[in-house]
Amino acid sequence: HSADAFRTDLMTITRFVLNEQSKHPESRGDFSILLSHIVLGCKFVCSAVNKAGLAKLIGLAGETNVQGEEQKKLDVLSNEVFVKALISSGRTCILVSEEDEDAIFVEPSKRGKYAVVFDPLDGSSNIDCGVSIGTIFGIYALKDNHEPTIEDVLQPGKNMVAAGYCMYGSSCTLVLSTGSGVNGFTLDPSLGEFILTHPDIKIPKKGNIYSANEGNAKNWDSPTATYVEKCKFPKDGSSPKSLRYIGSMVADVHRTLLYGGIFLYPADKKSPNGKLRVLYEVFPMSFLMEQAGGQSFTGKERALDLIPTKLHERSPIFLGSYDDVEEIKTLYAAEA
Ligand code: AHM
Ligand code: MG
Repeated sequence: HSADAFRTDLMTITRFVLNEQSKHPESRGDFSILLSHIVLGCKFVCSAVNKAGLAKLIGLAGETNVQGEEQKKLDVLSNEVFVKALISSGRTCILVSEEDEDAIFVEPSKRGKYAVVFDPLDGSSNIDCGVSIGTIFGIYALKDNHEPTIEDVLQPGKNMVAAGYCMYGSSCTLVLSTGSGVNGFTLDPSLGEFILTHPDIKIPKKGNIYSANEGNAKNWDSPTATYVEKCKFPKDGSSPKSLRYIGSMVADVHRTLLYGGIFLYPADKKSPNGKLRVLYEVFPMSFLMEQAGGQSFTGKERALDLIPTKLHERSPIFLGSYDDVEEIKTLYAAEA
């Protein structure tokens, strides 16, 4: 490909997914329609996030405590946009959002076969300082036309048919897997289209970055503590790893996917299940990691094998480069 070819023959996310679908003659295009509604949600949130700083500046002139409220509004706004976009796609039957206590069952006239679990705006504590935040989503497909129930989403992550995230950062990047590899698309703001910029992403087999909130180290269990100690003081003659921690899962996982290394939010004495949510944080990110050639582990098992028992369940998580995750698995196995 010459550079020119890229400029005149744009692989948009819609075209990409339609291409993929054409490999499955039985497909009726439902997935592309669902995805185009997710993409619309991402574009909306991207534009809202980009304006948030400005809105705050204007707000600050008037009121003093606009800050907190403004931030909350962006969370709620993003959730509303995704819920409405997903329902209006006509392709969903159940929605689980981090923002809503209960699952949303789509009314029968607007129902389709997909169940979508999502965190509309993850890392929102980072909004006020302009740090990257993101949307995370996972998609299950109901097998037949049965009346949807909660059980349809309380399924292991390996049953997802697709997963992805959109990062609102220095550029707006959407990373998607439909179960045959991982592809990254960047929003061209002048076109309003996501263009394929990162085809077939593979995570390096081993990395030199670890990513964790070390402020919790006091309460970590011994395999986690041993692992992080080894990152800093390797005994095998290798160089120590670098520490990078943004505190925004999408940004930390995105860097891990592209540069390699490990991201961990382990259990600790205060939070025995860690912090991150199984359905819409742990599962989608684990799905992407495995599809990119990496691994994802809960401290007990392959993350995608976990069977959730409630919607907002949490789990410890270690994900990233194959070899790096292998190392933490070995430490947990020795402990067991
Ligand atoms: P949130 O859903 O309340 O935004 O919390 C999730 C975020 C993740 O993006 C990030 O990985 C993690 O919380 C950071 O937690 P901590 O501040 O404890 O390091
Ligand atoms: Mg979250």
